Amino acid sequence: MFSDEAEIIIQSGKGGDGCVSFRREKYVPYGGPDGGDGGNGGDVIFKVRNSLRSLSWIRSRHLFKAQNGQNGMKQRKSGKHGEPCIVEVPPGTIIKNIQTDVLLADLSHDTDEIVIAHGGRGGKGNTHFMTSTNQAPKYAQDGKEGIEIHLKLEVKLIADIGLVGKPNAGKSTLLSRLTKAHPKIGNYPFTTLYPNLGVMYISEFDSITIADIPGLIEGAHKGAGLGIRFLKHIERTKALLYMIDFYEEDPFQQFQLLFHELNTYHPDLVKKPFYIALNKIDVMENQIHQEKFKLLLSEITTSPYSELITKDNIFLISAVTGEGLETLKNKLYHLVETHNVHTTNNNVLTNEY
Ligand SMILES: Nc1nc2c(ncn2[C@@H]2O[C@H](COP(=O)(O)OP(=O)(O)OP(=O)(O)O)[C@@H](O)[C@H]2O)c(=O)[nH]1
Ligand SMILES: [Mg+2]
Repeated sequence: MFSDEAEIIIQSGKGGDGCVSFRREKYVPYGGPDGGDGGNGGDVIFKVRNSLRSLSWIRSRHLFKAQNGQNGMKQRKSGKHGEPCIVEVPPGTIIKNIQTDVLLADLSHDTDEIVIAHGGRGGKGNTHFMTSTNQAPKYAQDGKEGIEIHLKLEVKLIADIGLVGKPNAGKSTLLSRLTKAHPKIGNYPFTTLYPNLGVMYISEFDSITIADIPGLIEGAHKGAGLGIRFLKHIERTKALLYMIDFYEEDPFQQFQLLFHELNTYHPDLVKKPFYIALNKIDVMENQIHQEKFKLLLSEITTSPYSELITKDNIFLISAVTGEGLETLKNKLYHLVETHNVHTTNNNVLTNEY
């Protein structure tokens, strides 16, 4: 399962204690009770924030605690309610009680908000306990304790970018450079047998997810190789990155093959916004890869793809040395952001094949 997990402790606020107090006024010798009520403790509320993609900010903080209610005061003044603690999570977050393994919430929509731990109620002040036989109650209620729950949060990750390329093009290497994922990398075709997913961070809060799928070969749409089994996941990504081994003979032909396989599998795949990464430039002389690049551009210009591809959509990179990756990273992020249509939980990548 591609998921991001975090274990946290939440504590709702304790209710404030009710107050025991009596009116003390200059000319009122036997003033009645005037102790105010305690304020309620704050709730712990989970709220979906659509722009969040992972639980990373939550993992860096272990305890989430709402404020206690204030105690009641004399002159019937109630204590203030405690401020809630709001925990923002990405859409699709599942919240479980670790101790009981009970599912507490499944937050799939961006408007979802749920109180997971209610704050303790504030205690009543002594004004509530006056009876005909007890005109001066010296008793007030204590505020109720808040609750503490150990939670496990899990979010199924949605891939924003799908990496498509022939076997050995360097997709897994790129994923390992842009994210913290550790996919298997090997100098042979079909190193990747199952999709890998990684989260690429631009800042603490801004990230996109990238899926690396097994390499595609000719006839993939008819089931050749492995990649076809995983194209259904690519179908739901927002954008694609075509990975081309630029050291290989015919980069344009590699691109055409990939495009053709995707198009034959499902025409919607090739309608997605995409970039092309020309990888492995570290093993080529500067002049050679520049010439090869020019040739590729001229081939594109005179092809039916000329409408779809401009020079600005192509990036020369080395996934091994890191050359060109900073630019590519920013471009990929903005590509996703500008096509940030709301994705549903159907877009979840799972390992259930
Ligand atoms: N010189 C050089 N080698 C690279 C570069 N990127 C990847 N490689 C090498 O190319 C080989 C294949 O890399 P992978 O990342 O496993 O390729 P892949 O596209 O994931 O391959 P499959 O999983 O088989 O589809 C490995 O030996 C990598 O070290 C690069 O930028 N420069
Ligand atoms: Mg791979």
